[in-house]
Amino acid sequence: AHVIHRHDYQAPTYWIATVDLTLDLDPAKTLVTSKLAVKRNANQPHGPLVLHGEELTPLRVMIDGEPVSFRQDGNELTIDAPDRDFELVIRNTCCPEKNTALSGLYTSGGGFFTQCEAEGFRRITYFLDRPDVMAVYTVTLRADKTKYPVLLSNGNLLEQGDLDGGKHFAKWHDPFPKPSYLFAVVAADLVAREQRIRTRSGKDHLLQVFVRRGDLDKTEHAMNSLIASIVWDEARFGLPLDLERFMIVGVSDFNMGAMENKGLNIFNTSALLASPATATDADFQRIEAIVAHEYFHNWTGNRVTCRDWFQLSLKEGLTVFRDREFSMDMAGSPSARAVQRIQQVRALRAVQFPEDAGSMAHPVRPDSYVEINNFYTATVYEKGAEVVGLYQTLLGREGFAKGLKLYFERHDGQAVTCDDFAQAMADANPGSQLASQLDLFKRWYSQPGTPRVTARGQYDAESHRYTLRLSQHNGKGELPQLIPVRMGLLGPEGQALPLQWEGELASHGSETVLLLEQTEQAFHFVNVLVEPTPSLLRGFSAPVLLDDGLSDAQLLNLLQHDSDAFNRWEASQRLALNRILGAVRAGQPLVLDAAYLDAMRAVLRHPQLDAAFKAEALRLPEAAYLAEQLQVVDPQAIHTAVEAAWTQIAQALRADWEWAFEAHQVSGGYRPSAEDAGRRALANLALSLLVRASTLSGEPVWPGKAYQRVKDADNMTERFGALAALVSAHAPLADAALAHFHAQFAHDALVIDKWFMLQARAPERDGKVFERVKKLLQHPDFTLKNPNRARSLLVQFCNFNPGAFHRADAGGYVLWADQVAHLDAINPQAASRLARAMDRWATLAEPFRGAAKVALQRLAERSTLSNDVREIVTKALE
Ligand code: BAL
Ligand code: ZN
Repeated sequence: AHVIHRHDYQAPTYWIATVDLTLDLDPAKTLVTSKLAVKRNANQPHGPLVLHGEELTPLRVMIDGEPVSFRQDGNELTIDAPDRDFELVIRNTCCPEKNTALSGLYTSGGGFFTQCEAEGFRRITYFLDRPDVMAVYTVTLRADKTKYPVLLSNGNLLEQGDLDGGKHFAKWHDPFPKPSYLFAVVAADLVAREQRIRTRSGKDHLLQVFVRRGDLDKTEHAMNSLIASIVWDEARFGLPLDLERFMIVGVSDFNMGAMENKGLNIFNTSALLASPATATDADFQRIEAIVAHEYFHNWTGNRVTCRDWFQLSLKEGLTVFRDREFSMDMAGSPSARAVQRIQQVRALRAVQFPEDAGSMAHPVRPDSYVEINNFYTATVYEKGAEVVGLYQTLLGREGFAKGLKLYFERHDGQAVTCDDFAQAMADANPGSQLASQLDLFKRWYSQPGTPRVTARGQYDAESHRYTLRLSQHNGKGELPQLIPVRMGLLGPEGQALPLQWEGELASHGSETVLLLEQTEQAFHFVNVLVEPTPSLLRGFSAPVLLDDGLSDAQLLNLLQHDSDAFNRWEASQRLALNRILGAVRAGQPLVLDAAYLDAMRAVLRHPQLDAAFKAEALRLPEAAYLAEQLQVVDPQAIHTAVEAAWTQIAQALRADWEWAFEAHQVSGGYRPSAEDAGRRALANLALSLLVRASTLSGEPVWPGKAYQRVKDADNMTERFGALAALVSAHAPLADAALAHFHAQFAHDALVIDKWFMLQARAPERDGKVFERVKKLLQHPDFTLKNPNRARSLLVQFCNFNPGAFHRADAGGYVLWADQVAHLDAINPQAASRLARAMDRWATLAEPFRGAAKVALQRLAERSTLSNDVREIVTKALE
């Protein structure tokens, strides 16, 4: 396979200033005419013009009006171009209806849609399909008027009208130079929710959300989220909407969540459509975050883009950071902000930490790739966002905002690198730690792996000195990184202790940020009158694995008293994690002790804590995060211990769960507010544990209540929570509830996705979940052609249900290998996500490890694998 290296970057021999594109849209054969103003790049030696093109048929190539010859070799078209500027006209065809890979121009639900990031534009026409080639686009679309009444592209509508033969046309112009990956076209039978707004700067804008007929009632939340995003970006960072018209379009067949095409965002319907009857609180929140994310890309990604794809985190890490800040500001209260942070960290630990320790480990800015689509990863996105967060921790909010301002002053309209971003942050903050240690800081971009930080405190009661020793261990051959550790000290009654450095006369409040920059450092505090409990890494101030060696008593102190809500939650997780891992390591059944159960009861009954926080604190750590703590992983041992923990928490706190369920009912109409969502989350957790305990003891009341709720609930959060309670408890009523739910929502694909997902994610019991998944593969509603559907069954099962997937008989692995191969023939990007289920096979205990290797080898032996899947499988076997 051809490996592409970051250090090989070279500017192109030619630039493209303008693109004048005409598409005669036809599902079987779309005719593309592309007129390009090509400019010689005088900084590079003269050579042929080599254009990218995939799955295209070339018809004609002309330079300055004269036909010229060309050579097609694989996915490249070579033209012997002159050593000057010229006009290039290319005519070619492509076949949208055969494009099941959903990259480039394809059909879905009878309409045309595009996805060009990262390298889809070359599947529409021959081009210099690389992000540093930025051009101004004018696009004319021609299509049947009845079938495709709506014709959209980026920018502003210049003209539209009727043509002969029942056709019509629309001509669009985008004044902003952009890379080809931000190009988009939609031609379909759609309707729009519209809203006109006037922004702070006094400009008027038209906002539109286009969806299929019948879905308009599910677009209000997305529109509100868009308006909130526009207001927020202007208020927080001074970044206004720069377009007269901003469009969002929903499509059911889509590989990603959504795509930030300039002025024409295209969304997976799963990331766009929401109504209380069909979407859960989590869906509402995810939609708000994704609408914001794509909108924020308009500056961080579109106005300033990436020089090459190794810089992907330049726009993705930064934009995830921005959407997280937005979500936290929208959540409101400090507690709701903390819950947001908790959910981010839970996801980071469950997905990014394993990625960073597995076969696909790579730095935030990778050094090489075979297939760029494989690098839209949790590391580039989520760890990238953590790294951007480190700038804000080091510089403060104001310093960060100054850095961002300088970044736009320097680079607006350019395609740049992560180094350019770091330099702007440092230059805007001279005298900062960042500016003086920029090279050290930038190791966050170049080194893979999760740093392991060890902390040990030593208290001297006589001298009232407290010494905290921090050390960091990174991967083999990796250097120390700059790790900000936000911290405080608590007294034995939980009081916050003043922090005074050795050699200083007074304390500096009760919280500080320690900068760990060497392999080992000691920090000395004086005037510490009582033995302290350290509260370290508050707010998860850096993406590291922390071993602080705290005792149960210290964790309980933090759980009850820490002023940092994140670390209160972290203490709850550590108490659970220590117990589960203790049982797994000892090979003993898990027995939860009274101290732990009493602490959980105290959290549940706490008079001041918010319901959303309680739901997070009472939830057990994810199996994937538990596995990361072990050298050798037996997924069945983890599964057994986690299931035992849930059952004991359900049984021992039964009366408390009954109270919690009744006390957290939400009255009045459905609102997706953080407060109401928190109450529903806790009530759903309570119901799930009540159904679990009742099912084990054969009591019918709570399963009956849950079944009734599946039938009667007036919103999807409660309905789905009740269904999940029955399914995950393997309650006798689960099948009837699933059938009822399916019948009720048979017409709604996004809800049926949830129905598949729930069954794929159910905790395994005696192989029943595996058997069910095999049966669901044959279900008439199942198809590999729709990425959402394939994901909701296969990725949920293989990648996110380790207790069911890893079987001593290797059945899960056989299913995985077969389905990866089937899916790969249809949609390589989707297949390669599924292929990642085996990233961590090498740490598995036997017999899982051997069986996993056999499955990987069998898949690797296939001659027809895509580049996408081949790269994943090859790296797994390296
Ligand atoms: N740029 C791909 C989709 C997203 O990250 O917004
Ligand atoms: Zn993005």
